[in-house]
Amino acid sequence: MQKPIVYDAPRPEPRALTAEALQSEIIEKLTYSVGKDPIVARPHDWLKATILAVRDRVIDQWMESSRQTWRTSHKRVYYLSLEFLIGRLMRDAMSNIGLMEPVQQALKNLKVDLGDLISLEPDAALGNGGLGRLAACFLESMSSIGIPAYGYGIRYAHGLFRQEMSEGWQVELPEDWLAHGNPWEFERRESAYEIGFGGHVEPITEPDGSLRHEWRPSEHLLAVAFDTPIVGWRGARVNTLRLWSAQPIDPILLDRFNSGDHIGALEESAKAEAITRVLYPADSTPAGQALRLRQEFFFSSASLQDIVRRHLQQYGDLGSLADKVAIQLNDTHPAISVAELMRILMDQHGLKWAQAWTLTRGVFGYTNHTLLPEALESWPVALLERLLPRHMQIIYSINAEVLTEARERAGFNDRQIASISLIDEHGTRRVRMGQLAFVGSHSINGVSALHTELMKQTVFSDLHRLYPERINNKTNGVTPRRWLMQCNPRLTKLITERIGPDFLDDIEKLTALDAHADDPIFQQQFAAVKRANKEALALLIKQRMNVVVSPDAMFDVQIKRIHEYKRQLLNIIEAVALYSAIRAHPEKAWVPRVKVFAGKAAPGYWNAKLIIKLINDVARVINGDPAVRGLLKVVFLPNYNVSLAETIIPAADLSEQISTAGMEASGTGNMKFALNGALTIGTLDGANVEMLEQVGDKNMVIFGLTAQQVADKRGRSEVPRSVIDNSPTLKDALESIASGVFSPDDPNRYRDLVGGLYDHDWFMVARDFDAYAAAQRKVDAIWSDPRRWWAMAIRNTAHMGWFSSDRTIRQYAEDIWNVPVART
Ligand code: 26V
Repeated sequence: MQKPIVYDAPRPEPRALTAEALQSEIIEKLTYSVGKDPIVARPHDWLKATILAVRDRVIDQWMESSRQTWRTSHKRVYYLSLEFLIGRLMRDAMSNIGLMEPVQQALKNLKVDLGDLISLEPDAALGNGGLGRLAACFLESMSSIGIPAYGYGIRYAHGLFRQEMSEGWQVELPEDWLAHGNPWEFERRESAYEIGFGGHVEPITEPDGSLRHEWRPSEHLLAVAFDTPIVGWRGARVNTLRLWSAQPIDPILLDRFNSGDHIGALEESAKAEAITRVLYPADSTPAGQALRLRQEFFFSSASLQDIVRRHLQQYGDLGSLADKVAIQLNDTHPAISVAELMRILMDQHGLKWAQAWTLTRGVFGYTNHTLLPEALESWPVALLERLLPRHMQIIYSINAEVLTEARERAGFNDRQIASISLIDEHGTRRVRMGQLAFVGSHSINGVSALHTELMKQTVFSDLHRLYPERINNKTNGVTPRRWLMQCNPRLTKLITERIGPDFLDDIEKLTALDAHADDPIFQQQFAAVKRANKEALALLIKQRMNVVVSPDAMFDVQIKRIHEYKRQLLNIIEAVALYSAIRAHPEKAWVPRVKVFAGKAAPGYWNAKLIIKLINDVARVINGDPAVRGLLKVVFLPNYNVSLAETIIPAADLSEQISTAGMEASGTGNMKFALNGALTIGTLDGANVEMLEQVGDKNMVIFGLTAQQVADKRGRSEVPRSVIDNSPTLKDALESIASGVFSPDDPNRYRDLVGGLYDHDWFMVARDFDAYAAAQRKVDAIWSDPRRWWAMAIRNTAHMGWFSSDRTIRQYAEDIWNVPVART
């Protein structure tokens, strides 16, 4: 039995926020919680003690937030995501709660440097890239604008792999973020749920003659909750990130162990724990990975059981579920939730189909993050039937209902029926998770205006015809706390001095900077901030790569997952062309450039790994060629993660956002760079299109084919060879790469990679090359006119406020979740 909630239960006095209080508490934590005498304490001990002292202040706000939600009966938002790419938490928490200065002072008095401690904290790298980082920005924004929200995901023992370089090749190593423990998390053994797999379904006839189904799984394990507090700006609210960890039901399986089946007992326990052991590296082909499907169901089921339990505890009745609960599905990874909620409502709580289906669609919203056909999830019917027999039945029933509606109400023909069906009948039958998420949700959104339009025209065109009011756009955003205030304190200070502090609470007030963009004094100060950030990056490059780069050169940066559609290849080919030009024309006034790359390739994605090797091969040759006279340097920084991004982005002059048009759903790095005063060279893709609307075409360098032109060219399948023959610059660059100029140890290494450009050029690298090279020369011309450059850079910062994830979250809250938001 649950105890009734006592709203005025006693609680401790909140902790003081002064440096003195913090100083004595850090010592106290070090002694009594870490168990170390300050005279022998090591840096990790100080880090832990400091986090614990900061955490206490966070907890004060956390409890307050939670009490408020219980008291006010506000609707709760649940963000279900298989990825949360949080990065480090300490600086974020301190900064949002206003503790940076007192903690710095307290540690200084203790002869400890705060910066050193910050860089010791491991990144929580529980995500692959944009999708996971977006989830992290959204959590922070939901806390900042006061929405009662929970993030639900998996507590992977190992996050995304660590990337090392071996002779220029990517090598993947296990990542170990929990090695020193995780002082931010609270294990909630009491919040554990049983998760089933396999078995069979038992039809049961009720006394009233109706039929009920009971799933009898053959395998059971436990989902244990680990909670992390997520602090909003100025501590407005503290929400919870609840990550599930898998454990065997009986942790030591004592019976089996005692009966002598030692191996069996250990195997069982290892099998359970395997579910949450590693994060799948996305953008590798999602082959028949049963373990991945297990992960998806495991966290969906645990989250839904938790949500329904909490709802019943507060309201006692499921009829109000859709009024009090909004669940957002971050891509199709949690799409099985649609069937699981139906099962819980019908099989466990006795609701009838019609009511359960109405509640389900009232609760769920689905966000799509990619149109790439190979990235759209589907599972073999046979696998689903074996692992989740009851869910497969429910999926068939949902399908029957939707297809009947399509035929009867909308008069769909066989082709349209096949296109919206939850079952893909081509070859081995598969369940399409996109279709399941779509029909089970009242809202389906894309992540930029262009992407949403393309969604309507391509993957979901027939579902859109059937349910024309469901698809909507929510252009992505990024949290300005982490991506400006914390990562770029110098710029934050400068902006505050110029336009006052109001932008800290309403980031769209950055537009006030526009009026100062042509002021030579402000330009100088802006340039000085950029220069200081570049010096810091140059130092890091020297330390990590032993390459010397000049902060006077233009820092030209492309950092993101390595993928052919993102076209790092286009960038490095252009670098090769520039290298030849510098050698051929030493008399010309070349703009000095440092090309910085970073990013991980999926372990099984050969071409992506080969592109990394090519970048490193090209870097070795160019950086070692005295004829270049330091005018061009190429650097590939290993192990790209959130923390590295926080150092690189404030130091960038030029941001490369050059994906093949129509392929990057949104991009969010593009926003972070521009916010920090970089110019963008980019295609009309994803959110670049809307950035152009905000900053104007005078302040962004756009080139290349449009999404429509790309589609047309692909449709016509014309031969790209003539394109290459007509571009001597491209031809020379490609020939030098293909003939082994950069790979004398293996001259054929890049034959096939370059051959692909002659053969099909699917990603339009050859066809966009000349436009890209011309755009780069335009960038050079702007660089050579510093007044123009800095005016443009300032205007980029000034007009990025709209791309705050606070704006995005407000739109989700108003249009999808129907929850009230505080206005700033
Ligand atoms: C997955 C796969 C799997 C199979 C092979 C190809 C492939 C390519 C990409 C992906 C990732 C899909 C999900 C994703 O991370 N999308 C990203 O979401 C960001 C947040 O909305 C958005 O800014 C990025 O443009 C989008 O790529």
